Amino acid sequence: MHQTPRDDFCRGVWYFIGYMERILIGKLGEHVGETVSISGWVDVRRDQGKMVFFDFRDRSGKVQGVVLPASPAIEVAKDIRNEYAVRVEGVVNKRPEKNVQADRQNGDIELEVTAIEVLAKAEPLPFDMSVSGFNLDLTAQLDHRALVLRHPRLQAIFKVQNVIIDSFREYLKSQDFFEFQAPAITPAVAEGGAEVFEVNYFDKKAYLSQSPQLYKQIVMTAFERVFSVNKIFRAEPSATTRHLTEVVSLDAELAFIDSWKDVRDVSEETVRYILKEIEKRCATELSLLGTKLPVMIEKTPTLSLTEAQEKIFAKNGRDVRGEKDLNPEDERELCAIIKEETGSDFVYVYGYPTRKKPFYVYPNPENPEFNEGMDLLCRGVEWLSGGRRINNYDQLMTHVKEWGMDPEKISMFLEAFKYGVPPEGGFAFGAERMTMQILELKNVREASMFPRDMNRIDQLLTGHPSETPEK
Ligand code: AMO
Repeated sequence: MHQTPRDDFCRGVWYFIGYMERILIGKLGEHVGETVSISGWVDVRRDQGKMVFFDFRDRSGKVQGVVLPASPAIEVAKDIRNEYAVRVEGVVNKRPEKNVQADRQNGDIELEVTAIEVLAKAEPLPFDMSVSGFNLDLTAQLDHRALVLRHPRLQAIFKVQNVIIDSFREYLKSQDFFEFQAPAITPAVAEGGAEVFEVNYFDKKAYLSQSPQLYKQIVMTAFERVFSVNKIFRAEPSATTRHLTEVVSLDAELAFIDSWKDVRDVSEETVRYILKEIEKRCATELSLLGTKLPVMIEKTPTLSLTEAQEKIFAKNGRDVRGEKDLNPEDERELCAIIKEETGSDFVYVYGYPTRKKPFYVYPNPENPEFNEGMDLLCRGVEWLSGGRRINNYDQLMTHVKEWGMDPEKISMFLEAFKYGVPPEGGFAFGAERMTMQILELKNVREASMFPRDMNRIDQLLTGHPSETPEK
């Protein structure tokens, strides 16, 4: 070990700290009896008169440190505040049996601190960041996102989201899907509707991508099975608890399907894999958040829109039969019924009115008024959409005309479909909505690190996250 004493100045006291290899806090249990060096933040400081106790935190976890009255670090320790960034040297001791906290990480050890180097000071915190004392409402949390991200609850949410995105990739790669990067600037509106951000593109008009839909279909015609993890942008004018204007969209598309049911099955297995990975890798986070994963039974129930509406009517007497879509209340009621009947927290709904969905969705050949598009609902909220697409060029062109699309603007997409595109389909879900439903969060903004909505871009706009239930 290289032990060159180095001068550091802190509160007018010169002290010495050796250069030692940094040990991660999560690995300290392997170094009992050794002198080690850790780097991290002061999570908590408890001044007990003659002694000072700390919880130190790094990316791998926390450990308790104690500075004894005779320690050369005692003077420095008295000056240090929460969130100071420090390098600490000390001896890893086993705790006496009576002080062991078996349910805590490093609950059986303690670092007896011999030296502390202040790497960066921190101002007094504007609010209580401790696990038990943290009680900011969502608006205040978003206003202070830069600091609040250090809180274990917030970190747990985004660690789970990481696993969602990683395992989406892992599963599709294991099924021979090819990852591509979709463009964010597009010449046309893929999904239709007015929910689109226009950009001044030099002297032209362009749009922020609403969905990589047309691009994933193009890339599928070359690579057969494709997926992308990309930002999409929706100019949602409604401030609801489940809409953002910037979303991480997990998209997939596959060729040579026999029916829309193949797409449903791939999407179901993708979700099943994601849930299994969360269960495997995020036990600590789930327990910290006090959440149970949604139940996915062996075969997720699948209903047509008409059947779903019939079910709601039969159970609750609310007549939504003939409506063009499920509204949020219908989604909640349908999920509750399915949960009661089957134990499943998921339900697929397929067969929407053709004219109510984008031009590329495949109409049911036996009943072209309805299409072969589908949604997956989980715990009362839609979190995935997809289905079979029109692959025949002439049929596609008929829809382009009927939907009033400008063929010039989607000429690149249309070109691909002139040249032998097999039956195909795909699906997409939003990482934030999925995180929100898996963790039973009340507002999708909790599941977005830097949420954008009609009232907020960081602190640039001054609105507040909506808690208003949707109509
Ligand atoms: P859709 O528009 O239904 O389908 O979007 C797919 C999924 O993306 C998420 N999502 C959103 N999440 C938060 N805020 C929003 N404003 C928002 N908009 C969408 C949801 C939703 O289920 N091209 C089709 C997909 C396909 O057919 O492959 C599409 O974009 O989780």
